[in-house]
Amino acid sequence: MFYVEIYLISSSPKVHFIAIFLNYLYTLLLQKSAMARKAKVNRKTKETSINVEANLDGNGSYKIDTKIGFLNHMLEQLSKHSLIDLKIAAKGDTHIDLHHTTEDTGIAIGECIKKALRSSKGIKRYSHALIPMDETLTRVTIDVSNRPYLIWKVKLKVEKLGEMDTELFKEWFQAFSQAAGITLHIENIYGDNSHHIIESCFKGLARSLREAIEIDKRIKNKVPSTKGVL
Ligand SMILES: [Mn+2]
Repeated sequence: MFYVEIYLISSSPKVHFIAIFLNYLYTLLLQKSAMARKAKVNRKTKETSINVEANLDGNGSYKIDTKIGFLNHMLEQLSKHSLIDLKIAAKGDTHIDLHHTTEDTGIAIGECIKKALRSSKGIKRYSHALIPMDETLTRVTIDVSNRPYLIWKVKLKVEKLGEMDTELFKEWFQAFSQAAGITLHIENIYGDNSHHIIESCFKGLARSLREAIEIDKRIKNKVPSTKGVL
């Protein structure tokens, strides 16, 4: 993939050996950075401007500013529990309502994760999570398959969470699953508190994503599909 030459001017065999070794190290380093599962997406429309950076092999550190408090809180959960490092800066036409910013943030994060996955070689692909939060229990099942599909069986009793209309959450998950190419089934099994219900959906996505995109050492260089491509 890469070839690098470092020249050291000397006729000594020792120096020659050091040069070969340095070339080897530098080439290895370049290859590693080219294979890193990281990506950036800048998405700009007349309605929103969103920058996302993701590192799939991170440790769950984040810097998130969407100008929507509750959405920030949810996206922080996503990063924290998926171990995907996320940097998100979003500005949108929130003077109209929060619809465009919510939806486009889902698209941009989905695109960024898809881009960082590259060929999806070696990933575990399937996973699920059962997330309790006090009285609430939610199940999230995913297939990181390049087959976008959302099943959303979540009913919320209140119309607003923070300044967000609760109907926006389905929009976010729909946008995310479409852009990321992920089959995503979310079902709230039971629960009363709407904050808990939505937060358990984001945590469930995070936990199942964490496992599904993990590299399975036994199939490191193989795409997990009999088609040979995802
Ligand atoms: Mn909370």
